[in-house]
Amino acid sequence: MRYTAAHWGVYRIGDDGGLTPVETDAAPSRIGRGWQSAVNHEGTRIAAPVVRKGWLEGDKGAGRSDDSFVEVSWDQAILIAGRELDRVRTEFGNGSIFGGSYGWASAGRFHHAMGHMRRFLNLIGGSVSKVNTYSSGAAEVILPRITGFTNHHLIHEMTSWQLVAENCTLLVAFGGISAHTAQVDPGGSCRHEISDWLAQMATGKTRLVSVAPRQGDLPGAEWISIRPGTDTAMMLALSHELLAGDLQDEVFLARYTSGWLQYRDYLLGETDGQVKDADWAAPICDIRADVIRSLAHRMARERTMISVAWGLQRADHGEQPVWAGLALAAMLGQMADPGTGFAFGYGSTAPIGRPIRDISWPAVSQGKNPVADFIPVARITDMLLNPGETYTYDGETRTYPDIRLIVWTGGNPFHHHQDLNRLDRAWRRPETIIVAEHSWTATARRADIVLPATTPLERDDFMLNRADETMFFMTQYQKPYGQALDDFEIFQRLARHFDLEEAFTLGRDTDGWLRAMWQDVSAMATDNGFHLPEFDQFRKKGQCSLPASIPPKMFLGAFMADPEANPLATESGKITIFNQTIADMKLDDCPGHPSWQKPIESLIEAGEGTLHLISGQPATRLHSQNDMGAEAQASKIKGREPCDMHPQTAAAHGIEEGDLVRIYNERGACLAGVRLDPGLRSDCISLATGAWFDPQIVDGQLLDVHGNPNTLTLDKGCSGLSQGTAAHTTLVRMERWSGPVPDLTVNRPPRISPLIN
Ligand SMILES: Nc1nc2c(c(=O)[nH]1)N[C@H]1C(S)=C(S)[C@@H](COP(=O)(O)OP(=O)(O)OC[C@H]3O[C@@H](n4cnc5c(=O)[nH]c(N)nc54)[C@H](O)[C@@H]3O)O[C@H]1N2
Ligand SMILES: Nc1nc2c(c(=O)[nH]1)N[C@H]1C(S)=C(S)[C@@H](COP(=O)(O)OP(=O)(O)OC[C@H]3O[C@@H](n4cnc5c(=O)[nH]c(N)nc54)[C@H](O)[C@@H]3O)O[C@H]1N2
Ligand SMILES: [Mo]
Repeated sequence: MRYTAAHWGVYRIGDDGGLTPVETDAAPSRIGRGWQSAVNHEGTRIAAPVVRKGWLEGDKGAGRSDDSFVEVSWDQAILIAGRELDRVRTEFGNGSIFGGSYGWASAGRFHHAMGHMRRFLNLIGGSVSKVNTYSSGAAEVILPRITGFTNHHLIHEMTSWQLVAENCTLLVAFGGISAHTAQVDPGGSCRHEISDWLAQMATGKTRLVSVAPRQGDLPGAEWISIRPGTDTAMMLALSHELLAGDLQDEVFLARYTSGWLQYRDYLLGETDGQVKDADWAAPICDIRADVIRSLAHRMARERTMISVAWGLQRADHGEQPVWAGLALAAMLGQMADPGTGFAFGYGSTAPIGRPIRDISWPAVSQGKNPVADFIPVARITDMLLNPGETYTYDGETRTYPDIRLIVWTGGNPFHHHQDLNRLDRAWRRPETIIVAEHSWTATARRADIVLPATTPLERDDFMLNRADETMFFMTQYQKPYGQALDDFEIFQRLARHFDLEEAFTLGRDTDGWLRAMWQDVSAMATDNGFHLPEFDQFRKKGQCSLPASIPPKMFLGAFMADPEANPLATESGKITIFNQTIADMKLDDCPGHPSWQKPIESLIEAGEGTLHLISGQPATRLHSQNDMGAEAQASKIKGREPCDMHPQTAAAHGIEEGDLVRIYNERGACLAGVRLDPGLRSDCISLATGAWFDPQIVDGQLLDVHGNPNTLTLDKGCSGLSQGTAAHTTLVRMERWSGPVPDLTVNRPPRISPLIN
């Protein structure tokens, strides 16, 4: 049998060349339906290495937006890229090279695009890197301080669904629990389970309440419609109502938390003169006070789980809903009981709530980066625009480096970053940009040296998931497109240019690496008491089974079982409801306990005609990947990305389903198609991320003619603590578009002159 895998699932390769989701997957993702058509899209696959014409003629970046390219041979491309890397590291030092290269790339254990890139850059003296993610950037900084969490915990140590379904009677989900985001599991998986669990809970004893701007964020739940960006106020009010009714669990708070009394004073208004009761929160959240009060009482009566979706913290002061949600759960005192307490990220990706085997399967080592400098990932534009300027991050004052050269592989900043028109200006500052990509993304179009990469359908690899009962060998499905090479080979050739090939490859080709990695996997399996087949047998069969039973996990399990014996890695050894270390940072936008801070843009005080833009994840694709494939294309309206809105909102703007609108604010403007959703708040519109950025001058104005929400989003750190993305804090206006509807340019390649010698 032959199989392949993607972040959205595992597929059996049929003898007829078809891809069918594996039998174990009862709810396969729709994203895969567009895969082959995306990978083989003639207009957008990169067929050969190219160099930007203007750059060859001496332009150091000003023309880096819509230039034409010149085809070169692989040898020429490697020579040009290698010489340029060498020039920049010699003239300015490795601290002037940015190798942060954020992005999801493809599934597969060996062909990890960034891994190979960083292994190469580290061998030639290193590069400035990045920390944290766009996904959960605020939580990744605050949770270690308040719970001792690591990134491993964030994904793999949330209370298992099984315990919730068995024990919880009230699941209150801030930001919903969406099966559409749970389509995705980094690295791939042969099971999508969440709909099953939700259905089981809905028919069992668990009542579901969703606090979200959109009913569809948790279908079938009781829906409390909240104004975006105000969950913290709601959580404070719920906490206050518990306190007012003397319903908080003082025994739990004393044993498992520190700093409760400072927080209590804040809730009571003793520190700032403002009681955080339901009457205070009601006009902020646009929720009736009695609804908040009755929910608080219900939470205290029931066996309650509080779930916070990742989306809430991708916002101004994004740390606060995570901290306030945790504090609320601590007051309820049910965290040491199975299936109740607090969870972060249910539904945000597939692995959250699935128990895993405690084995870290091997990956190719990236080596050690000799350059210590990094940026918080979402501060890329600030870094490029403001070299030498200082900023704060997790208690440090840091300085932005002066970046002369960028290498990027497996990510698409011209999809993922906020305020793309601002990034477009900043992106012209470095002298050279090298991008390895398989498709003509907006980022590849804005590179000087473009190196064509393969997709997973074009190579052999492994899919090793820690929660699944099966491992898969990924078999090459089709020959590489054009002259595309695997990232491994691209960086191998660059290493050869620096006489470092042996250090890079350890003398192994792809087959050698797969065999060596399988040996390591097998040795780890043996250490854990089970046996895996020989490599050739595994490859032939395409899969192998692992022991099925994995015990369920509990959030902070060891600590909850015995807090004295297993203290947390926090300043007090407990959950910190007040955190002295954070307080000592003296940040205006992140004080020492959960607190309400009005977002910099919000509907609370917005003028007439202003709408809140929700820019969540797309149902039909993975970020910008597969946007040119059949599944995403079928959802477009007149070729533009669909934007959801309430029928009343459409009517108030004189528009109908299927019309085009121009969405705009002071940062930019884009076109989108109108789709009606009666389950969305009427003061919000929702435009998913990932439509390929296609800015054009139309009627004298700059307009993204395709519908990428990041033309509109705010590029600001959540706070001086985490500097995470604040994409969800964005206000816009909207009007019916009756102007010209330009053709897209992103569905065809840029101008490329034939091969030069
Ligand atoms: N407004 C707004 N913006 C957001 C978000 C939001 O909620 N709102 N969410 C953010 C989040 S959470 C994330 S994670 C980011 C995602 O941002 P990204 O991870 O950058 O998005 P992808 O489209 O997955 O980009 C992966 C790129 O890698 C390329 N690629 C795939 N496989 C390979 C390979 O094997 N080799 C090479 N060389 N290239 C490959 C693909 O063609 C694609 O261009 O977006 C963020 N942006
Ligand atoms: N199909 C698909 N699935 C994906 C991805 C993809 O590209 N495609 N990307 C994956 C990645 S990288 C990530 S990080 C995760 C992200 O997973 P999430 O962060 O959970 O997903 P989002 O769609 O960004 O936001 C979830 C919901 O939060 C709600 N929301 C927004 N603002 C607020 C608010 O202020 N308050 C409340 N209460 N709710 C709010 C929105 O209605 C939105 O539907 O998704 C993963 N899953
Ligand atoms: Mo993400």
